[in-house]
Amino acid sequence: MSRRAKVLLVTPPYHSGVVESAGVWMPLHYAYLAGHARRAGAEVRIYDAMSLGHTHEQIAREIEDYRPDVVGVTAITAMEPDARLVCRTAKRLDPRTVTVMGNVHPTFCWHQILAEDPHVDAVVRGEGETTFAHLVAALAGGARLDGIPGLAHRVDGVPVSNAPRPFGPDLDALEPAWDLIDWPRYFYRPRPEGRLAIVSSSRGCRQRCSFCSQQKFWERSWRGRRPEAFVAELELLRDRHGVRVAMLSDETPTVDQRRWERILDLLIERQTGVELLLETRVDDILRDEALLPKYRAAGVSHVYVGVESTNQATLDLYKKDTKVAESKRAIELINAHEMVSETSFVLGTPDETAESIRTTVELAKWYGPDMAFFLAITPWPYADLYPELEPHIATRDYRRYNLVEPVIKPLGMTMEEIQRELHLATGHFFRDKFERLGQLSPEKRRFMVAVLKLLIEHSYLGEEMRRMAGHGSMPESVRRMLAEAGITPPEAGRPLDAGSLASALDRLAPDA
Ligand code: B12
Repeated sequence: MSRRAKVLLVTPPYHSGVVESAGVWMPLHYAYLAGHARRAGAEVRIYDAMSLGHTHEQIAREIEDYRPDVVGVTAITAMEPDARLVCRTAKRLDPRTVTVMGNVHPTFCWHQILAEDPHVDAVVRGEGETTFAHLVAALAGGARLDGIPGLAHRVDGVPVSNAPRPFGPDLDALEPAWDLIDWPRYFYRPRPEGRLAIVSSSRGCRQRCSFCSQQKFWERSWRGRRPEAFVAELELLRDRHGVRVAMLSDETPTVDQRRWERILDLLIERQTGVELLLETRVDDILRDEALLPKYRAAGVSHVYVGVESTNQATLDLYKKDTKVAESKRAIELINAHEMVSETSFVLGTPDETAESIRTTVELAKWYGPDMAFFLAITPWPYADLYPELEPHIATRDYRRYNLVEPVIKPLGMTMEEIQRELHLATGHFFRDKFERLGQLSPEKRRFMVAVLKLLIEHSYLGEEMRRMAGHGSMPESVRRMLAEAGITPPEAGRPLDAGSLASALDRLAPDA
């Protein structure tokens, strides 16, 4: 190929129905990869088949229509089977198309993918921009792939990984192709009027959490952007693309306190009006106690901290360097500053029982986050905890590796039992939230009502909550709330319909 290469970046049509209930999220990695492929001379199209809800047949039509030279597909572990299928489709339509996979799963499992799947030509390992740009340039110029660090491919049919590529030194030198994002598509359901971006102020994680992939992917490194450049980017996204809500993709945005405080100060000074959702660590919230008013003033509205377990022994197994009491305090602080607090618990280790899950739910209520999710521990084949979990793996179907469906079989539970208990855990937690809605400030109450409606209408939890209501285990306060809204609670044993529950919530906070 000695002309301008045409590149199609496709999100696999994978859905696990949890975070997707909260909004329609843009593919940030493709904004970055597209920017750099374009700088290398390619014509690039981003095709977000996942957010469009497209099927593999529709993806085939898009590929046929665009006739790309290169098809790039992202794959976290749960998306791997669908990513392979997209590559297969591209090869079926034109065997000359070069298919490339990237992201955390192929970074580690490149050998297995290239050995098993003739439809995948290459894997970009680790941080993608430079390697992908070199690949695209090499393909366009007919150059060999052997010299490109960070790339894995086949040589004489044998999978080979070139030298690793060190992480790029300067994140501010990266140039995301914001103009290739189809902005009107992306929004955050609790604030439907607000266009949603995902942005990055830093990359990496220095922690050691044994169940997580991110510290492995970034080799326990961390790099932050200049506060001025990051805040200027938010302003650009607001002014040029109408962004009103932004989620930080950062694993740990607050690590460097001086940098973080400068970001907050700039956001306050410039009054960007962009609402920020972010994830951070319990220790950083405790460290930043005096700074929390600045978080709020800067527009931070939602803080997720991974508590992971209420049991110190499990926290030690997870190598989560946090104490139970610290997590409770961090959540209290987030709440006290009127930000939405969210956390998750990673359950389902081999020693888990129905009773231990119920204890965790009770403790989760006592911790007091606004939102809590009870996740199934998932044995990423490249995570530190993998060898310990491996003998307990019940399925190798990666589509189920989504933190929602159990993959590990606890010694004393069947797979059906652990699945049911995990669902019940989240259902019980949010039912408790119904009861406490009256204790919240009007703003938080509006937000929580919007969240509860979303859970009921868009996720598997809706069914769980309606089923609980129908089982006569509905708390008195909820019964009263329904009665006030003119809804007769159903007979015991019959589920409440989603519409009734949602309209009861409407009565509670009509403008949510
Ligand atoms: C944003 C995000 C999402 C968005 C994704 C939007 C989108 N289309 O991209 C949403 C909210 C939809 C989402 C959903 C899910 N997510 Co998510 N998500 C993230 C998050 C917070 C940031 C990812 C990101 O944008 N990073 C910034 C970019 C720049 O980095 P990057 O993605 O690594 O990309 C670079 C390289 O990997 C590489 N690269 C990536 N893709 C490709 C493709 C090609 C062709 C090439 C060449 C290179 C390349 O180049 C990029 C630039 O350097 C991460 C956690 C984190 N902090 O990283 C979790 C994370 C990726 N998600 C995770 C999970 C499990 C899920 C869900 C299954 C959860 C669920 N049950 O709902 C779902 C799956 C999607 C679905 N439809 O059901 C896990 C994956 C774990 C794993 N090892 O597999 C993570 C790591 C969270 C965690 N800590 O466990 N997620």
